[in-house]
Amino acid sequence: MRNKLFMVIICMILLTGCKTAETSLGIGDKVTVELETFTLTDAAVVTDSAASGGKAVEIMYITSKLKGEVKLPAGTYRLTVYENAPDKSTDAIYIQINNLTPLRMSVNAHGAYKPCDRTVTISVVDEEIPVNVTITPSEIQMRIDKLEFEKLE
Ligand SMILES: [Ca+2]
Repeated sequence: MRNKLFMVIICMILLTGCKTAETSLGIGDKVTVELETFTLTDAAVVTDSAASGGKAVEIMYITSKLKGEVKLPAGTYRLTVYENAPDKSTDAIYIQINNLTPLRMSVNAHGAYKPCDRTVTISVVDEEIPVNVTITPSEIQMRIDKLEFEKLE
């Protein structure tokens, strides 16, 4: 009985070790971060079955802000933001990485969750140093859904 318990503990340690190994990413692998998990100012999480994770962040105020930290294994990533905007006068947002100049982007198709028309290339040197991501609106009335980090190298 004691031996069995000992074996279970050993197996649990081995499984935990495997899990850590699985988190290393290959080229083309994608990491999704749901924006409803970010710290929100003047913005609300809405339930939306069309959104990734069943939720999105609705932007109704020009003072809205979504802020979060993302930890990634070392490498270069292409960051894509997904949003759903009613039309071309309600779709523009700014995304800021760390203290860099915010980049304005929008979507080419409306009425569904779509990737924004511009992406950001991010280099992660140390996986212990989080990437700071801040999203603010340039226009309002869109729902912002998720971030997608695709490993390029
Ligand atoms: Ca989402």
